[in-house]
Amino acid sequence: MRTSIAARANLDLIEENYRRWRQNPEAVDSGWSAFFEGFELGNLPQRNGAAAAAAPRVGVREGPLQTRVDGLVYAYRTLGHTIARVNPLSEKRPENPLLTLRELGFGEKDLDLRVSSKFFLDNREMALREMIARLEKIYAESIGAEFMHIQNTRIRNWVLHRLESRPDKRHTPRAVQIALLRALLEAESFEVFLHSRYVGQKRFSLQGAEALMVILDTILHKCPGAGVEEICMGMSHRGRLNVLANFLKKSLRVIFTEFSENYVPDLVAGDADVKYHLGYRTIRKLSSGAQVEIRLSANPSHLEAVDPVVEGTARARQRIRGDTEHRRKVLPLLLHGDAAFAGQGIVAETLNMSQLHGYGTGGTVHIVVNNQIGFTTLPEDARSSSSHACR
Ligand SMILES: Cc1ncc(C[n+]2csc(CCOP(=O)(O)OP(=O)(O)O)c2C)c(N)n1
Repeated sequence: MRTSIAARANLDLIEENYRRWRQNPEAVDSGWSAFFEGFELGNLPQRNGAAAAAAPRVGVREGPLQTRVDGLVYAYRTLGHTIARVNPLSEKRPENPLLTLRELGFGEKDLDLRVSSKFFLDNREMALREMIARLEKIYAESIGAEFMHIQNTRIRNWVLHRLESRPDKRHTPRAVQIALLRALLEAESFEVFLHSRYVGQKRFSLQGAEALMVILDTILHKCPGAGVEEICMGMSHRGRLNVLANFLKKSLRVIFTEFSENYVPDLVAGDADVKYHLGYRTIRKLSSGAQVEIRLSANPSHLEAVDPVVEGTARARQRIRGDTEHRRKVLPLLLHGDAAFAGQGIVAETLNMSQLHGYGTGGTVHIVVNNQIGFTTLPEDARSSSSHACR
């Protein structure tokens, strides 16, 4: 029988490692690190919002000021994403009772206290009010990051560092701002044109999620610097024509011809949605002079069925490009719908194969386009995920 290390006999050892971990989380090995993180997490008042609301008011943090300040930092890193403003359709910001001043062991009168934490911004001293504002800005604005469950300390710390070292006011060069605005406008104009030109035709518009084009453009421009020469991508119907037109630069003339009702596609497979099933290949020439090949796989109506096809294509392309060791030259990129991603078992099957010797592709970028509807089904009727907690 395995005996637990968390026993009285090991108290000195545990305390010594805990002391070292609190000074520097990387000073102990990853097993200890995970153990102490679990310990701290378990020490948070309540993990679950509903349980916290129902529980008697025992959640107020007690203990020395420094412990509460460190706990505050930890709580935002762990739970900040649950109150991030990521839902543009919701007027109200989500709330989490675990992230209130009171639950974290503070009162209004404490807000002007000068505090610091060796876990946050190099122990910089600031008013408690400012520390909370900074944590809110990093973890609970329009980007939410759920990452504290990552067991590999090096990876977790990398994410943490990237999030916390974002400058207060990010400076995006004017030329980049204009390029991104152009990407948004092109996406919007494309949909508006289709809507007015092909009235009544079934469309899978990208409207409301045009930011996808900005993300794709940003990924594309990062490719040369990361050694990526080719993108193998797959996606369903939503926004596909827009992606073909504005990302793969397929000729608008051809797209509109295919869209027109007069167009009779291959009669064997042809149906009204055929224009949404076609694949395409292109080479994008960037302003830097670099080139990136992009392949969009053809896909059937069966949502997410294209995922393993893209992984297989990417792996084959890696072999063709002689990149079977690092698998950096070919990037698999999968776009999913929110309902399909949660609902289709093939998503889990594909993820499950990602680390297998015979199937790995060195990592895939997944983007879930969350328009908060799955045909006519609302998220609360379609999935049991923690997005419920955020409504
Ligand atoms: C395997 C499969 N099941 C059901 C359908 C029918 N269907 C077509 S679109 C759709 C909803 C998809 O919702 P979501 O993934 O959120 O994408 P959205 O169209 O909202 O962007 C469904 C269920 C399908 N095409 N394939």
